[in-house]
Amino acid sequence: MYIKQLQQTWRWFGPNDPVSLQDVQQAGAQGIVTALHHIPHGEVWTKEEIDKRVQELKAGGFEWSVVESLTVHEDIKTRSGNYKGYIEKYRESLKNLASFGIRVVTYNFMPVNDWTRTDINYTVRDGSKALYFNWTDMAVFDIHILERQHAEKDYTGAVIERAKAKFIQMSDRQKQELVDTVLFGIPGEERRTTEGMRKELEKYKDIDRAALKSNLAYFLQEVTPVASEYGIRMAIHPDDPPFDILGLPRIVCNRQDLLDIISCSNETSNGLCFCTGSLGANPANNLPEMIDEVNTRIHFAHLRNTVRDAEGNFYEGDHLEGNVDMYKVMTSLLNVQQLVTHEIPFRPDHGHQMLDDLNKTTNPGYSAIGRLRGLAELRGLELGIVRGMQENK
Ligand code: DNO
Repeated sequence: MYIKQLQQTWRWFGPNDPVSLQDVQQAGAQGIVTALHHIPHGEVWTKEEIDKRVQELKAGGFEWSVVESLTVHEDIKTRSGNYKGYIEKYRESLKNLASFGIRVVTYNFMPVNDWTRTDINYTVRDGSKALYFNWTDMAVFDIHILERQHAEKDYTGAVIERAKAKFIQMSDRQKQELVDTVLFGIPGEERRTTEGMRKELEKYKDIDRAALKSNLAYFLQEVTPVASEYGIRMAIHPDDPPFDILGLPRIVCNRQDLLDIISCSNETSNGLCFCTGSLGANPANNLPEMIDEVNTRIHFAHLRNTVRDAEGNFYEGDHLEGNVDMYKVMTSLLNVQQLVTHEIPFRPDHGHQMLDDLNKTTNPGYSAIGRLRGLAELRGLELGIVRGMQENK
């Protein structure tokens, strides 16, 4: 029996990415995940701009498999200001992307900040560097640097004490490093400032979980029919980390959240980016079971591991090592792939900075060699499972 494989992809940040498309070829990827990072959030991706990227990829021997991300403007998330105009622009961008045959579009609905870490140079046992999230450092930033009102109520007594002691001992440089890390965002996109963040947080003061969920539902009802019409599969990325931070509600964190999102709109274009790194940081999430449940609504997968400790801090493990059972995840994903006619892409999400890359300037999480290792391991795992499935049938 013929078993279909997933599409093996790689995230590329565009012509300024220190990793070239030739490097990506050598890593063995089959398709590219990219975005027009230079276009301000919310503005239309015109056919001209999309075409330029398509041509760049073509010259490097690739197709544009997945958009990550077509960012949702804050006005849409808060359903205020010009949200209707931004939804119209979003639809326009989807149509333009579809005219180039691009079929998968990733986005997220994280308020204010995208993914958040407190250390991007965390040295692990083998000397490579990983991304790390630590609650004490988060509290240092939140309580003592951002000085958010009533921030203390979001942390345990022990964390508050440790944060206080740590902050007193930190040099100005260390404080700045922490700010830069927490506010890092996406390479090539606008950097936030502490002041800017205070202003953005203010906009959410009356938006709780239920309100944010309803804003997401509204967005999906407005956009997914157009996505379906144009053959685009939308894939919402989970919140990373999958917990409320900075007093903001985060609504893409667990099984129930995913089921709620799916039920917002029955269009099959209303789908998920199943990120095992984000979802895996929450010990309550049983990832293989979640995949079985949300099933064919998975339109894209990010495969990565996390190593958690008892306090909920975590660093990113090697792709096959950590709390995520990658064998079971891959098996479940392959089962889903057998049910649909389109290809489901995955990419090795993040990777440690290692070997020669330790001496280079790399995009945090997106150096070449760590991801090359991740992709190699994941491809091997996939092939092994596929052959097993074929031979047992
Ligand atoms: C981090 C990424 C996220 C992701 C966006 C999707 O490395 O996984 O930034 O691209 O959240 O919208």
